[in-house]
Amino acid sequence: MTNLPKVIFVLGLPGSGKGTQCQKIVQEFGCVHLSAGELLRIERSKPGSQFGEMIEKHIKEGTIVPVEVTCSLLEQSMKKEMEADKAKDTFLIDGFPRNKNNMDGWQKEMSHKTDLQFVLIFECTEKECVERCLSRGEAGSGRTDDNIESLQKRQLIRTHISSTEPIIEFYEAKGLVRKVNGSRSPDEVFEDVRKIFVGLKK
Ligand code: UP5
Ligand code: MG
Repeated sequence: MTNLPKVIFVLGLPGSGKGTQCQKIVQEFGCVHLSAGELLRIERSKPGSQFGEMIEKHIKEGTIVPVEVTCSLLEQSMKKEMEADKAKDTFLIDGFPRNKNNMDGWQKEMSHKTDLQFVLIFECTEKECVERCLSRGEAGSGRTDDNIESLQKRQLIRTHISSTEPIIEFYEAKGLVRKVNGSRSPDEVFEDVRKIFVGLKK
């Protein structure tokens, strides 16, 4: 037994449904959803943020923000949530870690302060993911990366696969990876997600 905050990493290609499924998990299981991308977008838009320009450049180019920035945003958010409500001790960390730098930074700074439950991965084809992100842009998401140029950059399956592969291998060796087929309707996907979370101890 440990009193450390519980963490679940939620990974998958852009548009694979991480955010959508996290909302459903929050509704049914009461976890706290922390989207690394969303935290970075908020930090970018803060007046006077020393990281604003750097973050925007990475988001537009589909490259990955250095782990020190992302990790500290995640840690601050976790602290804030737990200070406001001690019962909020299970965090869905959506879209992080995305590369080895992210994972090594987390291992160094956060692994001993948290209790990783498992890594949830949504598997979805590149074609479907691009279509979903473009529709989200057309529907007015306001995201500067919901366009074909950014998508082509951040979507490159080879880049994504090669950068997330070591992460998946690392956690797979620990028996912590849970894969879900994300190429179905949100409710169908959630049926499988639910089965995984039902086993999560309170
Ligand atoms: N949709 C969802 N599920 C569907 C389904 N089953 N069937 C049909 N439609 C479905 O979904 C995308 C769209 O598809 C929505 O319109 C939804 O309604 C529909 P969503 O749930 O938003 O997908 P998600 O996987 O969350 O996609 P997102 O684009 O948010 O993923 P990314 O991983 O690209 O975005 P993120 O915000 O995590 O990161 C953005 C950028 O920030 C990165 O490219 C990077 O530059 C930077 N970043 C870092 O540098 N470090 C980090 O740690 C994190 C981000
Ligand atoms: Mg998202």
